[in-house]
Amino acid sequence: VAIFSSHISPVSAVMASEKEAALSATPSDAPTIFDKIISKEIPSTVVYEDDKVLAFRDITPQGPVHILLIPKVRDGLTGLSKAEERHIDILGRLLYTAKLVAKQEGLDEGFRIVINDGPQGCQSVYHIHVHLIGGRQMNWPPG
Ligand code: TR5
Repeated sequence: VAIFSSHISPVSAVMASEKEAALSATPSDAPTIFDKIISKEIPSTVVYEDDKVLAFRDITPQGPVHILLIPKVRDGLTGLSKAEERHIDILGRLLYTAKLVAKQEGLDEGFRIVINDGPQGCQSVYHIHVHLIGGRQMNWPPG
């Protein structure tokens, strides 16, 4: 059963610069901050949850709406470049759920989906995640 919530949780301090974090992050299989968000050990503002996917507001929003969608079980999927055939279902679910959440957030004029991968992709957290960003005009090319 899907749970939708607009509950806003207090969030404690995070790194000053996520960009710096991304540039210094080393691709790794180690546990990440998202494990603690999944277990609710660290609070987040959850906007959608089911048995496979968790969606919560990004702590450093890049637009009026900025949500991260993650698989509850990482199963080796630290990033998209690590995808195997067994991940096809969860990858589809992440994108389909992004569409549901975009609708829930009222992003009827469009939105941006981003998956950063590896150091050159500016990935900072090695638990695959889909960024859903919207509520403002996007530009192209991205930085
Ligand atoms: O750079 P990539 O693509 O890896 O994206 C990681 C995203 O995680 C960034 O947009 C961060 O702003 C976001 N992030 C990092 C933390 C965090 C978070 N979003 C919600 N809550 C967070 N907490 C509590 N702690 C973080 N370190």
